[in-house]
Amino acid sequence: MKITSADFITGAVKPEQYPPPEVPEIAFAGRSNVGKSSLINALVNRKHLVKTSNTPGRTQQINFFDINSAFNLVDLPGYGFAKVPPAVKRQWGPMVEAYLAQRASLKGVILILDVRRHPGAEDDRLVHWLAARQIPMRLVITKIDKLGTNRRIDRLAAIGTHYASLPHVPIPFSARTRFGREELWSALLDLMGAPPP
Ligand SMILES: Nc1nc2c(ncn2[C@@H]2O[C@H](COP(=O)(O)OP(=O)(O)OP(=O)(O)O)[C@@H](O)[C@H]2O)c(=O)[nH]1
Ligand SMILES: [Mg+2]
Repeated sequence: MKITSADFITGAVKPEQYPPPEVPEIAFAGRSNVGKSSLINALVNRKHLVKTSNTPGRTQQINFFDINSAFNLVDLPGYGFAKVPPAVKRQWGPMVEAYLAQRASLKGVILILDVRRHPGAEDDRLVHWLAARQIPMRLVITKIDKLGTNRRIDRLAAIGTHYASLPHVPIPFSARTRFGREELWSALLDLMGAPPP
């Protein structure tokens, strides 16, 4: 995928603040610190388009990015981090659900998992929530560079088995080595209904 432009549009906590739903949109969800923001940067070949952090829970609003003036990528705040202040936590569910349930231009959700962790209750809940609303979803298993070959194969198989009932096999990915980037782009284009480049 050739990226000609990648720009931050706006950050929003409520629907009135979203940009107009004029282009197809793909949202990225997952636990805090799983690597959502790093994955978006790797996808669009920009080191610092999206702020990343060693501190979990850093992304606390819905951030919209314009890619090639053709579609938007949306970085959602992560769930499941204990140290986020309770007020912020209470806001997370309604804020993200309002976006996912109502966004007319949303074409699909990329749900990101860490290869080293078994999927948690919150991951499963989001998978089921999206399925119930017929929002298309793909799973990505990131940080695969953190494990050696054998362990990586075991973990990918275990997570794949956990989600064996889903129509698509999870895509292995690394923001560090950029492994999986082309496969993920194919999935994004498929979700957006665009022909492969
Ligand atoms: N080795 C390795 N580290 C990664 C990878 N992806 C992310 N990281 C690291 O994981 C940490 C969290 O990454 P972020 O991209 O900020 O995670 P996030 O999911 O956006 O986090 P929140 O916004 O807090 O929910 C950072 O220290 C990243 O450098 C990867 O594929 N490989
Ligand atoms: Mg982030």
